[in-house]
Amino acid sequence: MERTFIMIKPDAVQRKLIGEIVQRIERKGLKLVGAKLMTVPQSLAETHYAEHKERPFYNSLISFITSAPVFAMVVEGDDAVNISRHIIGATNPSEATPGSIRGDLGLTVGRNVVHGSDSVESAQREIALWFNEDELSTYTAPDEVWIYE
Ligand code: IDP
Ligand code: MG
Repeated sequence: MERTFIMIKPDAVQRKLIGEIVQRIERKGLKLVGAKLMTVPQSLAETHYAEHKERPFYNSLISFITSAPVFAMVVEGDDAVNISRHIIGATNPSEATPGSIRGDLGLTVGRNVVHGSDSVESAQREIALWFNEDELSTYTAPDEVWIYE
């Protein structure tokens, strides 16, 4: 079973969208195996977004992500990385499909509501970065027999 890292960004936490976003993830059939509300330390933000260090938006991205709490999650399910990216939608909400989280809830790329790992390798790196092993729960939910054949 695949796991991915999803983070509800400070804009969406302040806009009281945690419940709406978690509901969309759960209703898709994905399962939460870890979750926490936290203020992101500068060092964690920099490591998480290290691939963007040379980009013009890097400094504003780091100051945004550390500016107020985020809701960090580990989500599990068949093809979880790919499916999560689809339900999150394109990076720029102006291009994100209606029905996606960014397509429905966001307006601008600098306040695009949510982060999701872009590959299985990124997911493994990000989960290890954001969560200790003892913060993750392995369990079987009763509806899984109706989600998987
Ligand atoms: P992703 O979040 O869809 O994976 P990335 O290209 O990895 O998109 O960019 C990381 C984050 O950096 C985006 O989610 C967005 O918050 C921010 N970002 C990306 N491109 C821009 C931009 O052109 N202007 C401002 N912020 C940007
Ligand atoms: Mg990315």
